[in-house]
Amino acid sequence: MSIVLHDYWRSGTSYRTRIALQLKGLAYEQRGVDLRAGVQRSEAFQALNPQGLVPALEFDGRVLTQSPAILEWLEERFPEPPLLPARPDARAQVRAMAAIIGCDIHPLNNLRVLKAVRDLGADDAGVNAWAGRWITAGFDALEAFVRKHGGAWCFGDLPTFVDCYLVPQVYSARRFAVDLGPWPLIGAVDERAASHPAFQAAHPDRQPDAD
Ligand SMILES: N[C@@H](CCC(=O)N[C@@H](CS)C(=O)NCC(=O)O)C(=O)O
Repeated sequence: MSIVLHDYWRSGTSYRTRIALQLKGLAYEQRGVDLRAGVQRSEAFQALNPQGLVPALEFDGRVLTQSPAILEWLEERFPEPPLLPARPDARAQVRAMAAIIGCDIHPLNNLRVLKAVRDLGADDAGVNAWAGRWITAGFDALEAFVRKHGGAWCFGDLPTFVDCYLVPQVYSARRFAVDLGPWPLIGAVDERAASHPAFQAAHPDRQPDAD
């Protein structure tokens, strides 16, 4: 099966998808969609994803969109190595931790929403304060869950979906000048990821379309 990932180097949802692909050891072709140039709104890209958002993943003439759905598909189609634990309640816990980022932080801080915040009159400092507010609320809760369930990674001693979501969100927090000091466990996972080959290969700076 050949996989094509339509993504953007600095997009958090693209980054989390790349991490999952890399952790699964899957080869894929990367095709950059320049969000700054508005390519996501082009007819060609909207034929792939009518929502005009990255990532989109193509395989065997099919297209998958929405990074949570793509990660679930990867887990079902390529079960090894697993990115979800075996027990149903543990799987629910991992999905819940990932959803703190996927549902409750990222959607409030994506490009479209930040443009709307600017349209309402916010300057750079105002945008950073807006983004930091939701990152703080989410990371406070996630830190508590990592304290309860974490080991070497956010949940136990192997990377899971939560780590795929977390590392891009930490990258984004740095861009918004958020001080990560209050969340030492999150910081430790991010540090571990920095020396893991799959996370390194997925890093925005390593992508062909990076600045
Ligand atoms: N829930 C979607 C969100 C996708 C999303 O927001 N993608 C952003 C980049 S991180 C995007 O394509 N933004 C383009 C735009 O806002 O025009 C997912 O997880 O895939």
